[in-house]
Amino acid sequence: MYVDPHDPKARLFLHYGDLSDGARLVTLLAEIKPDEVYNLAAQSHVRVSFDEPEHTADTTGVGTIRLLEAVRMSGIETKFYQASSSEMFGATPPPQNEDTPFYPRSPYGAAKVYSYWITKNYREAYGMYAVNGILFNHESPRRGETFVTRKITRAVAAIKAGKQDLLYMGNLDAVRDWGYAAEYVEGMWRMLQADEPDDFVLATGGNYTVRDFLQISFEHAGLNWENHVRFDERYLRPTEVDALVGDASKAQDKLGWKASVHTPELARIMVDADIQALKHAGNHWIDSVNLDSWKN
Ligand code: G4F
Repeated sequence: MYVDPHDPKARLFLHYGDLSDGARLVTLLAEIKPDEVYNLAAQSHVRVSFDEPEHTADTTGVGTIRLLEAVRMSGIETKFYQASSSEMFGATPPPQNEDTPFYPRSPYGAAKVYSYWITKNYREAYGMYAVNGILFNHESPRRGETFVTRKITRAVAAIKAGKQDLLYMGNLDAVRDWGYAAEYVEGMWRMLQADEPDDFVLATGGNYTVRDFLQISFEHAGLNWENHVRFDERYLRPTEVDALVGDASKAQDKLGWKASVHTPELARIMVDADIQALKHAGNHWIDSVNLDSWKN
């Protein structure tokens, strides 16, 4: 819960800063002197990265070296976490682990590959405690509304409440390994508590299509997805990542981390949360048909 910074109990302090502004990052780090830095910042929507490739390269790719340089220039002792992504594997077939070759299929995936290697390079070149967490899709009720899981669970809530009838979708055949974000954040923290810096995959190992996620989510609300879902080609990507299914055995062996929430349970958690959220939002709810105009 947010506490006013004047309150002696306040423990969370927010600062302005931007990954496109390297000088500011140096000043901030020198001032805050954090023990741990988690680089979760990016233009993170894969479909949008085809519309804004240069901006994506700047924030998702070059932004990482600005932050790594800021750590180095400010001279602080800190551990560094880089949010690498299963999107780096792209066209390489599953199961994917830390030894799987990268074959990115989007400007986003390519920018993440750059960030992965530059993080590894700073570890080797400067002895920095810098790690890559290669996370497969991780979701929760806080997920952005234009990513596929939340787009579906919001629509289920709106359709159930009679506020919406149709949901327009792209490729239903894509396979993803969707886990629960709260568990993945603990995995990220564990990576920074290890004796040695290393790179780790976090995944559930599950194998579900977008169609499966639709079916589980609609069924949970007592609805038949086929009555409500329509195809719209604008949600297709110029190049698609067909299948991502992770093998997180290294994280289990070395960090004692294992996902316990699998995709079907995750879908039900998210549907329940969106049904509750809609009840609270009432007339302020923006349905997913309106969000559709955002093209993602
Ligand atoms: O939810 P998505 O947009 O996630 P995507 O592309 O897998 O990327 C997410 O996970 C990555 C980790 O692997 C992160 F690095 C990245 O930042 C992001 O968080 O799409 C999932 C799948 C895709 O195959 C997409 O083509 O769903 C398919 N899909 C089908 N219809 C759709 C839609 N995706 C979206 N966003 N909207 C649709 O209407």
